[in-house]
Amino acid sequence: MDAEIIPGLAEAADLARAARRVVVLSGAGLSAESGVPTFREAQTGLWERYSPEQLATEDAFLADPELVWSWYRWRARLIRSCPPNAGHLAVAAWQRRLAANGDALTIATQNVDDLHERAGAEVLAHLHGSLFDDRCADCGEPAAHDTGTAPEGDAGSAPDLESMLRVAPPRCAVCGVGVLRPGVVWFGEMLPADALANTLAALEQCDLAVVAGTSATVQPAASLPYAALGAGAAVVEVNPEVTEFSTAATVHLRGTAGQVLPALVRAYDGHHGHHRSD
Ligand code: BV8
Ligand code: ZN
Repeated sequence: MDAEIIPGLAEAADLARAARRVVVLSGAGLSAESGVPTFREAQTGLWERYSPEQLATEDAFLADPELVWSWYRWRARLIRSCPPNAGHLAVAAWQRRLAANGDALTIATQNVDDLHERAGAEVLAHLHGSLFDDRCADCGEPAAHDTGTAPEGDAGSAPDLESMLRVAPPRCAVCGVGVLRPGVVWFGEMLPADALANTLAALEQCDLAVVAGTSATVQPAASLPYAALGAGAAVVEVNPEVTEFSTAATVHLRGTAGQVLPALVRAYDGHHGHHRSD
């Protein structure tokens, strides 16, 4: 479907043209077109017998560290083989445009992947952490080496199931006592205080928030768009489905991030006399 005929796009384009302080709140749906399974879809193949909430908890890690560590290694390998998509690239381009005009686009993501950064964007907050930021479960020290690197053999090849299910987390090289854990926020764990506070501050000062690719089901991230509405800003939701947040959105654009976000940047460019150099 040509983005231009998505209902509401003209109104969203007007908002994009006028916005000077934009906040992009992204979820798993933004990375879907890069081949990264959304959280609901991550339970495919060998992981389908586990619910995400089951694996993404400290209890699960304490109960079976090899299983949970392997799940996160598998996701890190997968993401290493996925490129940023047109949605990520559009957000990065829009961020550069606004900065060139002395304005600002701020990104706060629920995604634990690094696709925004690989698209050339600066991310203010990884609200739920990152797959490439392992630390010691005991002393909290960051992992000495990047454990995100794919184990032997190239990232693409499908590992044999059982060996994938049984990789033990390495011992911490700093305290020698604890083992490494993924640098993500598990269910029941607090979000990084600075990430949350910085995101709220940006939302309270923005004139447009764009909520892309989230089902708005996980708290407290799902409540963040209301901070922008509460501050009088417009909120554009980009999602092929209706979500918990859709009725509250100023404009709901029923399309994919890869379709809609480039159209919003084109609208901004059109107004600001930018020719599509990149
Ligand atoms: C906490 C890191 C407590 C790990 C993640 C209030 C009410 C009810 C429950 C709670 C509550 N408050 C807290 C809770 C509990 C819980 C929670 O919200 N549970 C939910 C399930 C009900 N929250 C927590 O536990 C949080 N911590 O509350 O601590 C506390 C308080 C005080 C003191 C101490 C402790 C921590 C939550 C963070 C958990 N970690 N990730 C990992 O990744 O392994 S959450 C993880 O799942 C992701 O980060 C993301 O946040 C979430 C998935 O959601 P989405 O990104 O939205 O993805 P989803 O698959 O759901 O949807 C995809 C969407 O994209 C869909 O709408 C689809 O239509 C759309 N889409 C698809 N394709 C495209 C697209 N859109 C655009 N383009 C496309 N191409
Ligand atoms: Zn340690």
